[in-house]
Amino acid sequence: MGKVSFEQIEEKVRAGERLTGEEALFLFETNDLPRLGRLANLVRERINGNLAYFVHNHHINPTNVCVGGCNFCAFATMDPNDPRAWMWSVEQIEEKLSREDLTGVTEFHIVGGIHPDFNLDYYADLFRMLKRNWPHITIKALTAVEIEYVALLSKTDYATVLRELRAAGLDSMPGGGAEIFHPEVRQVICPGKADAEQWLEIHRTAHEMGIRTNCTMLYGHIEKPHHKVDHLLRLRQLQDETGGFMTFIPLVFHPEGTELARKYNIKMSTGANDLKHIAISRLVLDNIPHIKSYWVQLTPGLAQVALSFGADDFDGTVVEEHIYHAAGAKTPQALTVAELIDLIRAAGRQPVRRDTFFNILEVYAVEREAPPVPIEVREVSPQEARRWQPRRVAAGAE
Ligand code: V47
Repeated sequence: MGKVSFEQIEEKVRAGERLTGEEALFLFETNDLPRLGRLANLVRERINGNLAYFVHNHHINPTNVCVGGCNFCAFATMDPNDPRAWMWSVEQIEEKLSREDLTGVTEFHIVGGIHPDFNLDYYADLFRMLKRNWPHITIKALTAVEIEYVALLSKTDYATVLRELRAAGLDSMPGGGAEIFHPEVRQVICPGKADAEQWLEIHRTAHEMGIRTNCTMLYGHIEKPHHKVDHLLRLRQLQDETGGFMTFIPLVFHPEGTELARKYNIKMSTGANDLKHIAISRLVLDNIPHIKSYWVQLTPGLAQVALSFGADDFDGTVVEEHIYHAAGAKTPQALTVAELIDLIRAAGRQPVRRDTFFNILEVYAVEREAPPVPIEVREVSPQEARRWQPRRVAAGAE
């Protein structure tokens, strides 16, 4: 550790060189957020310029019944008779969507609990129904954890499951279920579901078949920096092999109503910590083109700031988010396209509506730059600073 310095990391990043695990660990241990942010922004702009992407999407959570038993989750219930439980049939989903306005939607984002009855036939029927009604909408569905369970139910391998689901309409896969790969953490927070090797193998298989996917990391609970470095390096290594990941999403743990938070007395992460995770992701994952600031979990305000700390994707309209809202998220359940454009513009970035695969569908004008407001600045003592407010000075005044 003694050898690593910020100067050396900056030099490497400017030269386009890859950071080591030791350097990544150094970044997790620094609190120099402005310096970290500047460096991550350099890489962000090198890869994605001034563009900030969003997608017009619609979430579908077919069930919250789950055999997984992850203790970080407030969304799922293991008991199908729980009054909170829901499990929609394909017909119910069709009926529900038919009542909604899907004008302009280009992506269905479909994830849910690991329901013991939701097998390959159920998902294949669901995807066929969606393609029959809305053939132009891309299906981004099922985390690796759900695929693993479907393969188990069908007593078949991952490639067969993915092949059948693709034939039924599956186009892409979201990045959930990765949590923290390291067994020291995974054994505590989600011992009952697919392990790191299975998660990575499913994404590898998908990529080899030409199905592009996303990846995530759940932070802000019991994990230590070295667990996160291990996680990021494993994703980076798979991406070197396949190139199939489109986006990485650092997911902050929402503690409300979770057994994990109760047991370990975990408080919600802070904005500075969230920006740090966005920035480090951008710097370490040099081969993943996009970093998502998921406004649902970060809040739209912090997600805007994240667009200058390494992130370049805002996710989308979402509509009916359940996973984070079950765990206390106070954010809205949906944003309109107009609101997304305004948020991105106000953050100084150029809004771009994309499809699931980051093909550009529409580029919006950047906000005309607001005239600078002169602010009177002078040296103040710390005592004075507590009372001091910047005073606006009329343009042209002395
Ligand atoms: O894997 C569950 C997380 C994930 C909590 O691919 C929690 O574009 C915080 O992966 N606090 C699912 N997180 C969501 C997900 C996702 C979201 C948006 C976009 C994409 C994409 C993927 O949600 C789970 C888990 O890591 N989660 N409970 C909680 N209490």
